[in-house]
Amino acid sequence: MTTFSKITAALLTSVVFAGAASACEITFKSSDTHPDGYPTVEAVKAMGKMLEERSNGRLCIEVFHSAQLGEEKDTIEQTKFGVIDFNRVSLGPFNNIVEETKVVSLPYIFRSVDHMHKVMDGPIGDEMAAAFEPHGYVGLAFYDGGSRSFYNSQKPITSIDDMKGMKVRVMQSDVFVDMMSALGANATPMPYGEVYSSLQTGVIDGAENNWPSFESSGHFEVAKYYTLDEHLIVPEVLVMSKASYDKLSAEDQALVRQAAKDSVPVMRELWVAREAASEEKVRAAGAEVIKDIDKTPFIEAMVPVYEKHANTPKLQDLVKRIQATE
Ligand code: GTR
Repeated sequence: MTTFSKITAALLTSVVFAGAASACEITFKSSDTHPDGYPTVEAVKAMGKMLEERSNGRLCIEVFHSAQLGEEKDTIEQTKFGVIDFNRVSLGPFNNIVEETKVVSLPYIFRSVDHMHKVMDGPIGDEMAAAFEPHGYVGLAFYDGGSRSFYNSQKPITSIDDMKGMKVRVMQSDVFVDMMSALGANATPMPYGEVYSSLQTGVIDGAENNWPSFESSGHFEVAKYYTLDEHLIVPEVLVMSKASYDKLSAEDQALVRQAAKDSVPVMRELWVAREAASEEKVRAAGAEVIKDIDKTPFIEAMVPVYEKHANTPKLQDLVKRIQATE
């Protein structure tokens, strides 16, 4: 190659690259409450990369992490109207909108994370994803949220009796408010972003979450007693605004769906690693972890919660089918 043709080739390459880098015809906005690096944030970024590649650089996703676009309840509303295109949230704040999600938010409905995967990867998961559509959302993928347990700033909780009178923050869903009442505690529903200062100032005594959230939110710094009662295994969801989805061609809709699906194994791998790393960090910081508690009284106390929230033949059937999934 002559020097001239080398330069021409280099110029052409940079033009092609520059073209590819700025060729996003659409840059979708995606919301997440978690900080950069958290498994859900990274999974949606990985999805964005796949989508960009597979659409030859036309379709891009910008992930707004750390609740930059707002707390989950508010961003869910904005997603309905297409102000936000994608949203990764817990199913909890969807309970009052998509009633089917209440069933997979019931305490102890899943026997294990494996059981949850079997259910959400199968026909029930498809049914659940489809249930979002009439409400203005496209259910694209279910992510992991591990299992959630109680933590507090006051004392080690070793039995259900210790829950009595405690002020415990829950996600904004009636299912969780009733769960806390059934345990004898006082539920305080509030957005995730307010929990740290509420623990610190004593507005609440405790909250509940999985290892990665307990760690990344810093809650372990202000609530050191963590009791592994594992009352909730709530799947998380990546939804798209139906308003944004409907603007896409059928081909692009298929690309979006496939990339979301392909982000699930990425998410699961990151999740397992982060759970272990978070547990290590929290323990090293001096948290007192209470394990091996008798869960039976906690499980038995949930009967009225099931009766109240799985209150139609459709929802009761869903409970039965989930319980029967091996
Ligand atoms: C986390 C979950 C978030 C959010 C948060 C909360 O585990 O990933 O989507 O729901 O819990 O407690 O509000």
